[in-house]
Amino acid sequence: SAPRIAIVGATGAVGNTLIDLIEKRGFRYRDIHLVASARSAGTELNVDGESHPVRAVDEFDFSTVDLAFFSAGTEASRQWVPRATAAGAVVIDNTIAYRMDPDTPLVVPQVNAHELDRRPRSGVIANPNCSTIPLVRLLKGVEQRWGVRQAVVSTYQAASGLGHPGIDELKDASRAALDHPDETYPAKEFTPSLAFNVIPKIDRFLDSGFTLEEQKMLQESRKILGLPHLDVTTTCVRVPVVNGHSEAVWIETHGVVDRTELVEVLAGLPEVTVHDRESRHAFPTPATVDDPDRVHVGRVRVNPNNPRAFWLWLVADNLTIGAALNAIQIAEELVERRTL
Ligand code: A2P
Ligand code: 11C
Repeated sequence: SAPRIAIVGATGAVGNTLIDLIEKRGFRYRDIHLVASARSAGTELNVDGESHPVRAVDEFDFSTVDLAFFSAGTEASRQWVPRATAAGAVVIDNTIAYRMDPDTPLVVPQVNAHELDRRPRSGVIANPNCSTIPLVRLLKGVEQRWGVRQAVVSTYQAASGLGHPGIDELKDASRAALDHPDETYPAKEFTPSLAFNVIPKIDRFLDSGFTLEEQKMLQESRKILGLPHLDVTTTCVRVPVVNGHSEAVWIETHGVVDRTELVEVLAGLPEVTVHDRESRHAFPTPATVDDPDRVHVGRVRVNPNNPRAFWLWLVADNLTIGAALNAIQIAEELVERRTL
């Protein structure tokens, strides 16, 4: 029968998107519990036309649910996921806390759904980072047909990667930059200010000189694709876009790539749209793509000097494809497999 579910982080940007997707996809549940920090306790949120109270996580009894979605930040996951699994719930965790744990599958259903055939030893299924998910969905198709030698990626990541506070700060800082151009904006989420700027740093710097976001894209891609030596190197950049991550991707392959076949292979992947046929000038942008449930690809160009390499551009809604939709699709696979 349908699971009893909890959404931890229900008031956040990913939590709100999860609720929208539960309604839109008709995800069936027996009971739903909305959970956040004590700050939100007592507020109400609507799901499927019914009002539900938001509960504080420290007062929530996880033994009352079969499945808990966690999207409340890494610290909250480290603190509360062990309680949820000890109480018997399966957790789908959207933070870095469990992704590289060998007892925890890291799943993108379009790539490695077979990882869900068994209940995970840790009781947790990890949802990857929002810039990793669309990349591996495309790399899988290229790997199967031509073999990937290397991928070089530059990301253009939206403010909503930092949730509601990121969105609010970009809007506020943009207004301040127009209204008070001589004053320094007191940036908190993005430093320096993201207004009319681009910032080549997402998450913290590591000793290697790469950022944690860049390391996540490498390590997570290897684990999801089951290719421990895959060569993926990235520069992750924050751009003043409210929502929707983009990536410029250069892939070197083992086999010779024909552009027509490449477009066919990419367009044949599940829930991928290639913007190629409408006109030479068609390309996806975060502001213009219509369907947030699909990975949008454009600018597919085989290197004229070396047909074992090509460029593409992708746009994927980071709150949907990159977080909430992936989590719901994991849950749908668990229900279908009866592994809850
Ligand atoms: P709250 O709204 O009560 O602060 P976003 O990514 O948009 O900032 O959302 C973060 C989500 O995680 C919110 O639902 C937020 O709840 C929740 N959250 C943040 N920290 C904690 C915590 N320590 N315990 C439980 N929920 C938390
Ligand atoms: C960003 N990718 O755009 C980050 C947000 O590891 O789940 C997601 C962080 C993560 O800021």
